Amino acid sequence: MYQRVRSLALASAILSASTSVAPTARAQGSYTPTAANLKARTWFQDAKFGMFIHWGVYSVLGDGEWLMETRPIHRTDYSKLPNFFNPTKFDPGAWVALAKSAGMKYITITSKHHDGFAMFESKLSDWNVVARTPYGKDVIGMLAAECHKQGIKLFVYYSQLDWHSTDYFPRGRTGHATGRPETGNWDAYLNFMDGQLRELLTSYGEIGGVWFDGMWDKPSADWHLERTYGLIHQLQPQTLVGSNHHKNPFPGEDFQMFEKDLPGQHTTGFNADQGVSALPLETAETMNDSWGFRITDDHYKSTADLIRYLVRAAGMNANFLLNIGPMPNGEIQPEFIQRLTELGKWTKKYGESIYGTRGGPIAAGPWGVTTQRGSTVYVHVLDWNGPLLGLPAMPREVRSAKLLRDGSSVEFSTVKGGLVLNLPEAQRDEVDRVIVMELESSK
Ligand code: H79
Repeated sequence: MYQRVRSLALASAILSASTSVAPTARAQGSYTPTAANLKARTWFQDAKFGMFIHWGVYSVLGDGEWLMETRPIHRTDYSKLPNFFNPTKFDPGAWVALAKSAGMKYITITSKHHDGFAMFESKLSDWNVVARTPYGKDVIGMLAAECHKQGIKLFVYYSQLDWHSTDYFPRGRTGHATGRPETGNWDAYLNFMDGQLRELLTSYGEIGGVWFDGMWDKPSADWHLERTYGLIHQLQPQTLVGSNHHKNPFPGEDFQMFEKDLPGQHTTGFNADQGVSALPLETAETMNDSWGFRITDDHYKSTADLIRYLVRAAGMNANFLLNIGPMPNGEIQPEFIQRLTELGKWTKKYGESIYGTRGGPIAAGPWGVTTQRGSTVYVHVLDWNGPLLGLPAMPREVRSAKLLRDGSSVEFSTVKGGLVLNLPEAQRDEVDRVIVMELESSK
């Protein structure tokens, strides 16, 4: 049934390729997600762990994905960069297998970053990987084919901000030093963007989601969000729309994301304006300090820190989208591979306390978090030295408590208004002591 809905949607998308999307756009004002979309949201919340990939022609210079702006580099000079993008070692099958072995359930890749360069074959502009690079192959298409083959969902990152397009005008907070004329047609830019999204949603099979970024560049512009989101949902109803605009979600969005912050945290400064909505949540973080490949960045987080981030995100009801920035030759640096492999060992052993769970009944604390599935509550002890851990009361009576790592019983006692656990000692290198509690069933 689900498949049928999807393929019908795809068929109607192809048929209506040249028609207006206005009727759907109007419906978005009071957005009601379809059954297929709601099902996809549940899948997303169960999935918990995804791989973020930042890869583009900027990777060639090994200085992150923002260098067109930060150096700055003129549009004409930046146009030389695709000539050096020839990732002969790009092995999409190996990338997908690596994500799967880490326990990741989806991949979100930059189809177009702020430099406007499409990593897919676009008929709307030759500023794309097939037309401009010696490599000449459709990177998104290759990865999509492998994702479908290996059974993992593909999300596409798409930057609404564009430092290349002359029609991205009037300009916003960034992109003033690219040497573009001080004229441009904003509506033409939006049509171009919708056209590229139509390409992405009609050429590569099922797309799990669209991860927008860059709207913060022109927060008060008319982005025609209803039209764009409506187009996506019309083409593929199950595709989840999310946007990194750092504000509360707008109608038509299906998940809410937080960049470099757990939900509700405000450590970066740019998440100050957003609260935590009832939508599925996702938090994105880098493995070192960079999104795109940066040759001087050796500031890698430890595997233990990454496990803690995954666990804390799950405890706060959010997915963890962990970034890699592959090298220009197509390889993934060994430091990333090592950490992903170690994460895989952990998710294999402890995954039942993460996948398919929701944030638990006890608020997160410095000691750790809880997750839950049905009448099972997982207590994740991340940072606690003593044997006795006092927690607020569970919502229902606790029937049993066992250590996930070996199934041994954990002593506990119910006290007035709370619960005290007698924790077994952590094993060497054990990042998360997980106690599995069975509660009285709610029925
Ligand atoms: O793709 C990665 C980054 O390139 C992109 N998002 C991640 C996933 C990103 N772009 N900007 N940022 C991250 C940081 C945002 C900084 C901001 Fe501002 C602070 C945006 C608005 C306020 C400083 C002032 C930068 C633009 C205006």
